[in-house]
Amino acid sequence: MTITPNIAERVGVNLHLRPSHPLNTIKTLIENHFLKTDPTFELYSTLPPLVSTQSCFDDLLIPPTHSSRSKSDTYYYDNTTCLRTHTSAHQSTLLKESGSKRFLVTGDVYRRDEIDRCHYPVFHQMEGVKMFEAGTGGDVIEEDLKRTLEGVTKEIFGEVEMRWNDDYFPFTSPSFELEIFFNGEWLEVLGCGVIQTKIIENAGLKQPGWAFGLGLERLAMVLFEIPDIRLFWSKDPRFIDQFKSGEIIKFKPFSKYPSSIRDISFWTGSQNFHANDFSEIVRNCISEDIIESVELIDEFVHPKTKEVSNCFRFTYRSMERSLTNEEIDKVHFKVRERAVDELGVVLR
Ligand code: FA5
Ligand code: MG
Repeated sequence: MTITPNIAERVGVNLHLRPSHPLNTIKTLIENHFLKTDPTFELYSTLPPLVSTQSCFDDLLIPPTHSSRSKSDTYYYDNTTCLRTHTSAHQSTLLKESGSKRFLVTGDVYRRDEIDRCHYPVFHQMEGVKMFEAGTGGDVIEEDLKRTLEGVTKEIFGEVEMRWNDDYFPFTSPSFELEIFFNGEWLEVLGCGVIQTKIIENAGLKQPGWAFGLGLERLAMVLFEIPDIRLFWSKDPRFIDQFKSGEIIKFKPFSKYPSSIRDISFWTGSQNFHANDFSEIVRNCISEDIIESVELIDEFVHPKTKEVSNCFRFTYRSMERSLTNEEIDKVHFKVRERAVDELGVVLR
């Protein structure tokens, strides 16, 4: 079991189902766009996030050794069950068991990951699948996929610059990612591709199709000008009350509280040290979101002993209130202690 209490309490919150929440607005916008162009798309938004590793990985031809399956990347419930790491976890089951041929699946997904303003261990994805008549050529499917996704992007952002890059997923071939140019930067919004024939055959079907998976927070951050991914989880009325169902309202930042910097340096002590495990310990030391980022600022190998030293810089800041030095020290001390106890690191 690698699911920790602070993760377990996010299960069932379903931000994407709250009517005035930006994630619900963007989800509805995309769903309506699909229904407008093709009313046969079926919508799923309440499939439970606890899934079998079979459907999350094996059905999608993700090999047992793939890094995304490791305990440092995925929240496991037990050996055969985990919190879905992507909405693609429902692709095969829906094709096989529900007979759906065109659908959108929206849900919360979970990944042990780094800590910064665009990454959070829980985020939301929307999966799209469209199957075609048997015998439809790969070129036709690829073309339809790209035009469809360009249509959605235009609907959300208006005329934006976008570009396709080749990508790789074990479950699609060819595979692509779509980036849009926004505020001077290229932003990755989705991955997609033509579904591997083997997956379709395993689901008992004989027709080809495409699939995509997009990140709702990424799109919402751009559309609503929300600068920090933690804000989606805020219970502060100064955040929540700014938004109305179905309306695109630009976020007005409320007063920023001061930040406080603390570093931790240690010898990692073993070959098995994973930065994601360290992040997990950090998350488990806080009962509220008071850490904005944890950044590896220095790493070196001792020339004689070959031991590895890491220095992590912590930026403590709450979105909602000022933090006292005392409470920051308390958390920081706890992180140091737990890193020693649980990861066997040696503080410097
Ligand atoms: C996937 O998750 C694939 N399942 C997508 C897919 C579906 C490909 C169907 C082909 C067919 P990826 O890990 O790149 O791919 O994530 C997809 C999107 O989720 C990204 O483009 C990004 O918008 C969003 N995303 C990924 N990681 C995070 C994160 N930590 N925080 C917020 N958004 C994220
Ligand atoms: Mg990607």
